[in-house]
Amino acid sequence: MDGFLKNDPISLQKDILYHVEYTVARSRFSFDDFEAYQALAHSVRDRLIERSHDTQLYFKRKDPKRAYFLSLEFLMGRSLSNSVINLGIRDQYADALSQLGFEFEVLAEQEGDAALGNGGLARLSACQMDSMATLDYPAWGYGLRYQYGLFRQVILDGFQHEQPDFWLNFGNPWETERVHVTYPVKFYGTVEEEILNGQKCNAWNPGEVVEAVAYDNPIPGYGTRNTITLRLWAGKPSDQRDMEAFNTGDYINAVVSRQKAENISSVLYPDDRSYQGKELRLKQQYFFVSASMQDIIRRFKDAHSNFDEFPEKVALQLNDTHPSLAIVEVMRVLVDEEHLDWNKAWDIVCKLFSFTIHAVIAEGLEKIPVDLLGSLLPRHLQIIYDINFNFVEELKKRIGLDYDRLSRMSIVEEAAVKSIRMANLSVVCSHTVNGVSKVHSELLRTKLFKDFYELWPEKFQCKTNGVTQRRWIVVSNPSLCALLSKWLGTEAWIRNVDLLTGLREYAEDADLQQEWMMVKKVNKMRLAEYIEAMSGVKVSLDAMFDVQTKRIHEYKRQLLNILGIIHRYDCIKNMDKSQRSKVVPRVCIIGGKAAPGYEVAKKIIKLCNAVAEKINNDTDVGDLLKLVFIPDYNVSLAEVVIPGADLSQHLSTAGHEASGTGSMKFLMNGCLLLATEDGSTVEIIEEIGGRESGKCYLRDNSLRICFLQFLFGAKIHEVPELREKGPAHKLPLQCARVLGLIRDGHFGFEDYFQSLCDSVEGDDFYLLCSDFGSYLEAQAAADKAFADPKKWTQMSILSTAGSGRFSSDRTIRDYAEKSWGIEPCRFPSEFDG
Ligand code: CR1
Repeated sequence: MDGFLKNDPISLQKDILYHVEYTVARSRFSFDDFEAYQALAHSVRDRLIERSHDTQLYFKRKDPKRAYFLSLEFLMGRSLSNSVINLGIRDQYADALSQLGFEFEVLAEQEGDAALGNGGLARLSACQMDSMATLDYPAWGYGLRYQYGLFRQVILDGFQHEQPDFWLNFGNPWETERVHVTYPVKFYGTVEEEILNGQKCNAWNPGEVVEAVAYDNPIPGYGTRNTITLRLWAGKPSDQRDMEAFNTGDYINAVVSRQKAENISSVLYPDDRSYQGKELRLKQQYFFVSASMQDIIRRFKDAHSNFDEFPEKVALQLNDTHPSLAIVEVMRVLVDEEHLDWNKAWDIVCKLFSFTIHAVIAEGLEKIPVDLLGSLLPRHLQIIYDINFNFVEELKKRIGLDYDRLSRMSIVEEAAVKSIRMANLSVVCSHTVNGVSKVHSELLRTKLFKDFYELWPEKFQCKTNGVTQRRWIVVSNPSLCALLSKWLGTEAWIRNVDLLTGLREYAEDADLQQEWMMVKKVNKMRLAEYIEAMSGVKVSLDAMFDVQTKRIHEYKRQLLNILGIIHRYDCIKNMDKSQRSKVVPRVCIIGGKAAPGYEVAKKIIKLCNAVAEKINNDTDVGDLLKLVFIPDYNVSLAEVVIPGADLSQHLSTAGHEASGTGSMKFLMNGCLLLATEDGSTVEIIEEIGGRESGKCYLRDNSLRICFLQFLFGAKIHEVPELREKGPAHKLPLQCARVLGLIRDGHFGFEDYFQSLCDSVEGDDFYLLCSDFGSYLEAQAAADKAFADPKKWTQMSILSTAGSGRFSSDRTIRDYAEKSWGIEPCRFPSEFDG
């Protein structure tokens, strides 16, 4: 059965005007773009709500096993275009709006980003939600509703400044506050032993209670009526505690304490690597976990009374260690509140959790000081000790008294600051441990969790990341979308992305190539307009648009890119006229945020801006080279940048990027990669062929072409030896010259930049020196290839054609089948014809 709401343009117009008048409370005869956007969003939301009710009722009736995706971060970006496209009513809305005198695209620009996350991990969660909905899986997302999302990056005089992102300022039309879905979350206090029905049990008397209230965000699938829910929790003062304060006459403090409760979910931590030892962060983790578990258990109990069935109905996905207190919380509820015997509860817990880790190095793993945990969550600390005691006893039976290994594997770290190792806890208690690329999964088995792998090899799996083609082609690149559907003769690839391989047979077709180049040009134009509006820099559309956008990190080596650009600039300056005529013009684009406390990363941003200033103002170089730093890179900007890129750079020092998902978005958009063999690029090469800079190899003879990616740099296994050798052996002349230019103040601020140069000439931990020569070769190979537009276009077409494997649809199917044990549950609808 379909819904009440009709989707013809007349009905849509009526709905929009209704919302202008009664929701936005403006006259339907006079409203501006922003008000029109709000009304439009509400009318779309009505349709989403209807579908989400239908979906939930259907799930309730069928009672399938459900998956719960627990993540402290979701980087959703904008919702409008994505929603109407997934609902299949974008064109109807565009018609309706144009009759009202508005343009859909213009209104879509009014929406701000929902930036409740930092980087890769958070955007991956968003892509995976889209796939779960589209593939009809009975799934939920759970997270936190931060009032301040990731900070806004403002560049002043070339330096990064952070400004708060109070994204809820003008309301959020997409969410629904569920005032009746609230749960108390307890903190602090003491644990007393009690006798209940003749049995000893532990009672936790909390010192503080905060109420969690649910905000539901609908996630529509594409080509299905299924619309699932991302439920985000916000803090609210608990009535109970307020009552006590009011009764003691302390009115002012009672009111002030309301504020305190809201603080828990007020701000997202902006560092994507370390949160160690921060009380508020731990509070956020437990707050979100406790509310989610209460909600999940309540839903289970609505239909079941026996907890033996819990693992048959519930799969819990831990997105990194951030939600791993869920393990302890379920144990606590089962033992202390449901009064299950410890062993029985433990059996259940061990069947629930699947754990995915996104870090590569041991230092990136979360640890929580015991003192902190014990004061905030006293009962949880006891439970962790008990879990660890049982685990270590069991381990001794399996491996004997190998104390080194026992102490490495212990959940409790006995160091100067005694801590709980959240990763060890997660590995011990989960039935599956997932890496996010083949290379990363191998690193988990052989390095990070070697001891655990030897104990439980069957737990370890690989779930190579993916991104959603709905957002990264259909929404962000409508011209490419139309072209793909035309040449493939169907839109079915939007749900079944493997169909993109059908393009391979036309890769050499002159007509397709022509159209392909046009599409790229349109997207480059859009990006060029943005660049000019933002920075005043005019860029030539004939230049190669070369992009590196991602969080700024030493290991991601934006510095290598900048050194390469300085080298290019220096070369051009030293060329005569005839040499210059052969230069392939470049527009280098860099964007990304640095964590506010990450000094080196902030210096890299400043260096980029200083170099840009010099190059862009050098009329002698003109269009041959431009460098632009794009401030405040976020999802909606990525939607403009990625389709407009010719080449994209993924330069992580081998062995440091767990996967990388940016590369997949560029690939889908027909962009060639210049990359190290790290994380998922290794699989991209496997899938669509590769090239050692200079020579090309044929992967598929039937294609009669050689497919190129521009690869360079040390391979993972070579890294330790290179580090050992030290920089003295490897400082190439070109690198020395470039560093010299920076040190001599060619770009100003020489004192400030010395330490950056020292890091390269000193221990060169990230191997910029040793990879520099090979980086320049790969760059030269890219220039050469770009000079042949036909061949470049052919490679571009093959990039898109081979990108299907990197769809999050594949990843989510893998999770559903191999980790969660869930099956699609599709609401019968108009889409089923
Ligand atoms: C990793 O650094 C990976 C994403 C998603 C990141 C990146 O290589 O692609 O996770 N980790 O798996 C991260 O964001 C906070 O940690």
